[in-house]
Amino acid sequence: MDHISPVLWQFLVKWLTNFAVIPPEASKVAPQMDALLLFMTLVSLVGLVLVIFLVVTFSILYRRERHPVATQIEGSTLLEATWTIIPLGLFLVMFVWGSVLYFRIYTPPPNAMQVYVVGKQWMWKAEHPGGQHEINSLHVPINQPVQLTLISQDVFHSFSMPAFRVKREAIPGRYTTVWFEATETGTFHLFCSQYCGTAHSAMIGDIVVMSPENYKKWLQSSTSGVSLAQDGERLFASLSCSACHNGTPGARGPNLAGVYGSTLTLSDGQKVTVDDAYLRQAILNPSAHITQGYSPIMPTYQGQVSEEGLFSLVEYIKNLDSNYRIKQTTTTTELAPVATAATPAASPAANNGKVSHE
Ligand code: HEC
Ligand SMILES: [Cu+2]
Repeated sequence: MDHISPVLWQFLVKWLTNFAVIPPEASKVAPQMDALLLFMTLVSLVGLVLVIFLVVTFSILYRRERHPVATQIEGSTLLEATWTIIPLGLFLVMFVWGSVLYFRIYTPPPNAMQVYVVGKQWMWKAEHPGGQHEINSLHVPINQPVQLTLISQDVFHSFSMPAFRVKREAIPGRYTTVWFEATETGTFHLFCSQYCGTAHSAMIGDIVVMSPENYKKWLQSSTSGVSLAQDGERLFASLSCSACHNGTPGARGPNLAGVYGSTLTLSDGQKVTVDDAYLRQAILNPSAHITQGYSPIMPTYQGQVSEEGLFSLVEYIKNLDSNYRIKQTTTTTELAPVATAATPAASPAANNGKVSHE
């Protein structure tokens, strides 16, 4: 922490974690969060001491025996300005400091590794692009930004990682994101921190931070053999999306290759940037936003695809090449080589969609 003496800071943190006042600081943002929390605690303590001191001193100095007759004091501009401006300044410091941290926590860096998370009563399901699925646990490498895209299948949940000082609500019907970078290997708590029904307190798990080598081994040993994009490709064929979206000149639907991250013009002239959330909405509720130049013929897939399936479709469209093959990306390179090597022909759909890998 560069705000106060590093030695003093380390001593303080050690003491606080030793006595379980705070969880270990295991992410990049954790010391920054703790510094803000410490600042707010100190300001509150100083305020508390000051107020108590004044109350006690004044009760002694101006008690009835010494001051039987009350004196009226007509305000002091200097005094009032002081006790207004100092707290205002302190609160503004907290506000600006807090906002800076807030935007840091909820703005993932572009090189972040992607993990999808579905919350449901009462478990967490994590899906890695390479096709690793886990329940109530999340394996991540150390020193690597990890972005979570969360959704709930039923009620509100909150994915909370106290050791990383990060949490995010999982909301039904809407994607939310959060990111972190673990700085310590080990196993840390994962909680649901939003009351979500009877077994809410059992909706817990482990976050396992591993060295890059161990993480690679874990990826290889836990893959389901089908990457998310391949699973999406299979769904894309079985739901007959490919009947309209196939990139051919006469296709009834727009070409989806390269649509991710692009700006679409809708029939009402509005411009939208295509992200995960937009893709999900486009599949479940196509009539809500019609792409310019196309007629509203796409049927809704509400109730036909699970949240996991939607993640697969999103991952498929994200990785789509112009000839409707799954494009290689840095994330899939890192996560999927074994998945693709192990299953050269996972499904008929995966056959015509070649997945290149090094
Ligand atoms: C009957 C033909 C048809 C089918 C089947 C179909 N779509 Fe579409 N789709 C369209 C048309 C036409 C549009 C453009 C108009 C609109 O926005 O609704 C569209 C738009 C989209 C968009 C918005 C992006 C863009 O470029 O406009 C996405 C994403 C999409 N479809 C995905 C899918 C997926 C995934 C499936 C299968 C689950 C699917 N579609 C099935 C015809 C179809
Ligand atoms: Cu929950």
